[in-house]
Amino acid sequence: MYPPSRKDFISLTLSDPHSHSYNNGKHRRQSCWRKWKQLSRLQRSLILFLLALLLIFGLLSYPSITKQWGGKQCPHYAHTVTGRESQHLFLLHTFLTCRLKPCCAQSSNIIFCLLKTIRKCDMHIIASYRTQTFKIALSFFINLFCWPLLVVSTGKVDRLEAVREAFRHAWKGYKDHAWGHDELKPISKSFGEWFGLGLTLIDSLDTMWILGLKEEFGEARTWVEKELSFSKNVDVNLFETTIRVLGGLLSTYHLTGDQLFLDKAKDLGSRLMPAFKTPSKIPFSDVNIGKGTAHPPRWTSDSTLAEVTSIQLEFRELSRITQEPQYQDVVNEVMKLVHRLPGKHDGLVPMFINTNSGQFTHKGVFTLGARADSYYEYLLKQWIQGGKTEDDLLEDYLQAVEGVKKHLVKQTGPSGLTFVGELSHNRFNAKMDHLVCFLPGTLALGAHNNLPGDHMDLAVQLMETCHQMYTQMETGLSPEIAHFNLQTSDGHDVVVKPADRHNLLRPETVESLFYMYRFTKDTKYRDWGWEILQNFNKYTKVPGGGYTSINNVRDPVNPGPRDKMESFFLGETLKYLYLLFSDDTELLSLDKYVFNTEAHPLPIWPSPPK
Ligand code: DMJ
Repeated sequence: MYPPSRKDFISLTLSDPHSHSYNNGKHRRQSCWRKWKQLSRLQRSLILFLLALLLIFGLLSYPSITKQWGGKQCPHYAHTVTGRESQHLFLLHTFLTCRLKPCCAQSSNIIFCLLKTIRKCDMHIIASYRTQTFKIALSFFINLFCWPLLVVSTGKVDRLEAVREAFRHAWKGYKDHAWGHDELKPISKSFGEWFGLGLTLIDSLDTMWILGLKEEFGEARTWVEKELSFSKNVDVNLFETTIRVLGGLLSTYHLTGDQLFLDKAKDLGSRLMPAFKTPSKIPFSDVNIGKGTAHPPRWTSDSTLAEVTSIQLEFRELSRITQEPQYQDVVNEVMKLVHRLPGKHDGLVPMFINTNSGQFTHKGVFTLGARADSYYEYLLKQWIQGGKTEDDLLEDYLQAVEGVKKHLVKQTGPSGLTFVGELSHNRFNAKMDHLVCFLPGTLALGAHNNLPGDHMDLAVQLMETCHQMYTQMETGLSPEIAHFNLQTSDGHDVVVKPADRHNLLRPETVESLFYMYRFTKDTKYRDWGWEILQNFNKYTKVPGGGYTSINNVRDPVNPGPRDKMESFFLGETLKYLYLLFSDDTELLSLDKYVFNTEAHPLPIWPSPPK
């Protein structure tokens, strides 16, 4: 809950199994101590003797524990993962040789597995293993006439349910204070309007469907049916409306088969078309969907490169399902123009393109972050969407990855973390936006589709860096922008400037974790995602409903709520977390679906585009 005080991360907590309320440690100690004092000297000696035996037993078992950590799962364990919220009993040996594995092997620090506090001699360990987190209750039953047993019972903490809970909490805030509006302001319990299209509601539709939140989905569907109208005099941003609203409607149509969503998508798609009426065919950034007019931003006739090249998946899909070619024609034209445009640097593109001349502007600055990011993502994803037949897209993507490796990838001095920096007029800037953390996932997706294996190597390294951008912060949440230390001397790898310390609940890291887990099955990626979810809960959850973006990831005492819940927190962040924790790899298989840049899944086409 927000605002919390920072607690050291530990995977192990102890609590009274009969009570859910918090009691301070002093009381716990007194209670145990009193019990201890009531025992006779003989009893105490016996207990100490038995505890010593337990310790020796534990030490003797150590080689077997370590052996099993490197090896297969315990037979007992297989039993526990199948039962939901199950309670099981294990003998001491089972605990020592098997039950510790989940906690210690995954937390990579055995200290986290040691006891934190003791209350009435009952303890809980929160342990994670593969797909699940377990709450393990340890009870000492000391019977002077019998061999002492350590009885271990487990109750599964369901990570999928934790995501559903987070979603419900966010949704409650939205429903109570921002229903039908674009964004929730959870602190002031009000709303913000951007385009007036119920952005959060539409962005969340397919997430609710995937999470199985039928009641919430039903209410939202009714709003779409009864209230959503695109016939309004409002300027919308072509890119944002395409990826969030058009993408959200199309994916919900595919998941549900409900014609309502396709009708709405068609209506919106046709209202966005005036944006493409420019001298160069490079679309304007803004469209008035009521009047049918379009224009660039007030201060320039440029459009942002990522914006004009990251609407293709949605427009192409709209053409395929409506059999109306005009949507794919306009966006394919943009890709063709950019493909043959001079001014690229080994496949890297500048951040702006002029809507009159069709030429790149602000040349010489190259980034994988804001204003260019999803250009690279959509090259690969369009190629996959179209059945891997459109060679220009593949060529541009492969060339761009080579350009990234040649000009933008570097390692930090202290720990050799690999990061993607920026190039500004031939000067390297060791700065990486959190937005760039989409890249490990995209590289992994390419490697999965038979692109060079070293793309996967780079993905693994960048994934580690994005993880470090979280773990090296006091809140365990990443800043918006990180700078990296190139010096060989000691010091921190990640440096954060005061203006860059905010966190907007962005999805890119958990998005990449999802891809990395799907392709490698390495459970560490799930655990990293789980830590992120827990830290969102600690530092951004607002009592009563909603999550808020924060000002300062370095200040766990006062992270500074910004009073805004971005629609992508529900549309992307929570969806990717859910998919990361789900064992069902057929749930939106990456061989059947391609996710748009707002996490809305669209089908990979059964036959190549015409
Ligand atoms: C989202 O709208 C999309 O993921 C976009 O590609 C980048 N910005 C936000 C999330 O950070």
